[in-house]
Amino acid sequence: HEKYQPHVVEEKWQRIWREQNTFAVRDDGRRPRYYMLEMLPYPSGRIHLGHVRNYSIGDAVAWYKRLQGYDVLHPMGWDAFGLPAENAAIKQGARPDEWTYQNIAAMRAQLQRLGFSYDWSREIASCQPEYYRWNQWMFIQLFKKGLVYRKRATVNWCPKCNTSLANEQAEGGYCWRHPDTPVEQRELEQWFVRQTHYAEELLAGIEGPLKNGWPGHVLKRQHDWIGRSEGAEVDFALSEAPAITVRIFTTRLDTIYGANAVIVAPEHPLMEQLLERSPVRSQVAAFVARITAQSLRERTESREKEGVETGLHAINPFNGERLPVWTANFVLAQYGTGALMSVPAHDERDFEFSRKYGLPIRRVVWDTTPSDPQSTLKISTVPFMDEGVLGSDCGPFSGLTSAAARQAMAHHAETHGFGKRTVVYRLRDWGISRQRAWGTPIPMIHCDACGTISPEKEENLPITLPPDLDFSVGAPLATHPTFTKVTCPNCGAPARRDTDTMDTFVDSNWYYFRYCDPHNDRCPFDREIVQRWLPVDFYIGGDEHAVMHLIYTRAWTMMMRDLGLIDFGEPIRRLLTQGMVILNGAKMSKSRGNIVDPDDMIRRYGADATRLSILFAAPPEREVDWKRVTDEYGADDYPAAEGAMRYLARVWRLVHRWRDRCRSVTGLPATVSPAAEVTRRATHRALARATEAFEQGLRLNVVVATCMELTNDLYDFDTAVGETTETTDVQTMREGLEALVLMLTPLAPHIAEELWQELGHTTSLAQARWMTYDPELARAPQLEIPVQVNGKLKSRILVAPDLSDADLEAAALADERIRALITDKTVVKVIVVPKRLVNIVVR
Ligand code: ANZ
Ligand code: ZN
Ligand code: ZN
Repeated sequence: HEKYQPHVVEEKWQRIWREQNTFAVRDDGRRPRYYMLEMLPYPSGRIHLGHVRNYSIGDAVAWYKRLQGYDVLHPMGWDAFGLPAENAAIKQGARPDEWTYQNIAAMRAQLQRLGFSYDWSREIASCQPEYYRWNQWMFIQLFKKGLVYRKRATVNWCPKCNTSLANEQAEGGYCWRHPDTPVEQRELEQWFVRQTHYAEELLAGIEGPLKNGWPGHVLKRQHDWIGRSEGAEVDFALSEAPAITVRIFTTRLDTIYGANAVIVAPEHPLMEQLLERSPVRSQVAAFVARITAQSLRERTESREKEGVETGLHAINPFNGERLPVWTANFVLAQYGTGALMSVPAHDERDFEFSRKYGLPIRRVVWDTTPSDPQSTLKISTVPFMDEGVLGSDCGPFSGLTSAAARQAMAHHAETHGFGKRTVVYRLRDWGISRQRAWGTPIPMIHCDACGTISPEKEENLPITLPPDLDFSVGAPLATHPTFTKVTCPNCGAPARRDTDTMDTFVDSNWYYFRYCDPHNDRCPFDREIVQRWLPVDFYIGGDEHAVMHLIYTRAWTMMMRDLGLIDFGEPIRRLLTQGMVILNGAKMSKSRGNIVDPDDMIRRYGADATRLSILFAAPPEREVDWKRVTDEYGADDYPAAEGAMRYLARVWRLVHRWRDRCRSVTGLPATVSPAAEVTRRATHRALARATEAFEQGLRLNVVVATCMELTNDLYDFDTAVGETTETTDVQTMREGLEALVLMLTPLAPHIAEELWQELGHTTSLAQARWMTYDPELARAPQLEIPVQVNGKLKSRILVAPDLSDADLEAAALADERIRALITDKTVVKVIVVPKRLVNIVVR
């Protein structure tokens, strides 16, 4: 076994780890705890390079923390509900559960073949009734608390998914699963999670606890997605029917004296009443019909603002002005109150709109610096959007600054009962009903007899999916012969079970809570256990979940706290979003046929080399183009992994050359030769660099590079000392090799375990400790320079390699031995061979 055979080594250690339960947590409180979590995969059937990357990074951290003495919880599971299983059922007549469990088995085998250090006894799959039972239980608790509710609403509908989608899943107007498919709008009765209740707390977390642990770009996206705006609502009464008021939302109440119109969204709830009274009813109705038929995509993308006048008027309650009421495409029904006041002098969209339709433009806010030419200008080409001072036509508020005016005006509106201060959010409640059959059944019962919609009795949970669903029909749950037929828990009459399922993002909200206590059949998880392990110390996954999963799970955690299940609100301390693995500039995908199969790499070069090559390619956050990685190594196939394998074989050979000698010594060398000194410094410098790379920014590519450098340094030493059995030399080599193996552990754990054993250790590296470096030895790299006097070697000095010739000369002259030799002589000349030698000529 002198030759490195990755498969032999890897199989051996995977077996030992399995047999010895090496990665089970102890949870005995004798070590600090660390929860290392990676986003669980969807069981599509095969793992791809993106998974390998994600899990290699996570495994590196898990191993590093183990070496630091932590009790590490490192679990894995399956996000097992969702559309592809159902599509397979429709297309191939497969059963979605069988399809899913087969995929899980295949992918589990792949992950195990990669040797990730998971505690497999905690594995969960979200499609198991033992898991989704608790989705149902929580749904009921949240319903009872008013945090889950039902309403009729316009929702996003993906024609390909054939189901409604949450706003987060239709960002920018496209389906998250079908980036080429614009979503449609439909009116449906749906279940909603009241996540807007937590808007403030979600924002507070972004400014507070998450600030240092989460990537800035994720926090920014969440911040913008939540989109808090402070402003006011004001009622404008219809002059044609004063009992009807249109409530507008504005962030610039200070501009209200400049309003020239009230504009309502085409879908505004008042539209019907407006149409009834409109003198141009058919035109308005036609416009409304045309706009509402557009997809959200067309609506948000159409730069052209369009509107029609309703022929009705609304009274500005501040100055009694009678303003025309319009409806227009750029006013969104779901934002604010669904209506706005148009102030063209101070708002860009209103300006554009008013110019287009010839509405009057009146400036009411003026610049505070009188010398600014803007301050006297009429608004003709651009609106004035800054804050300023109110002009003389603003009644009692004239002369106030914008900020003061907003306060005074809001107070005025509040005391007169026609308005109030409000805060609005872009964040909407989360619609979780899905018209699909491979998901958690919603545990609610609709009863026509007593007119209630009530939760299923808790003792009847889980409501399981029938095994005999017919996927050839459109709605397998609704058409199943028995699934829907239940008795009303309220009145006992025959009633109907809800036939929607929950959005699969419900499953991923709390799976990592369940990992802490995966077999609990009395409650979702034991509170004490979860409190011990959470918040998660480190979470790694894809960027694409920045505003979906990562907002939902934060809000859900806050809800679980409010249900009394836990006592914290933020579930994740530190987050890393790893960069994508692409190929030649394009995303890898089945349809492009450009998938690099990790199995192939593993088969040829082994798991360690596969993992190492991916980690070496770039820092974790950065995108990796596999084509570029390949080209840079100059061969045609998977040269990065091949290079990694050759490197590991090099380490293997060196350890085997020294194995017997290393086993015969212990301890550290006391005094050493210059060559050994250089080697010890290299070892400690490498340890320092690797430690820093782990601790600061997780630069795993730097760790790999550091291992490679140290390997070269140890080979140099090997060349210098040959077959020596000199104790201090062997001690030096042993120290270097042990450091190298420890540094390799998080990156290539199988070979590390094997070599650790070769070096004489009898327990797994999971019991070992990271080597701490000696800061003295690790200090700036040193070159050893011989110093001659009149051509004869008299001393050696250690200097930084980037030292200038002048400094090198000075260092040589300052050396104690040299000083003693030359004090009573005259230095004629100093010859410096850069980085090599100093020769002092004296007389
Ligand atoms: C008058 C005004 C004057 C406005 C001014 C702005 C500047 P943010 O900041 O994004 O929250 N608005 C209100 N409801 C709307 C809706 N349903 N659809 C589209 N636009 C709407 O935007 C708030 C501003 O957007 C509000 O303040 C309103 O225009 C407009 F100099 O009112 B403003
Ligand atoms: Zn879709
Ligand atoms: Zn009933």
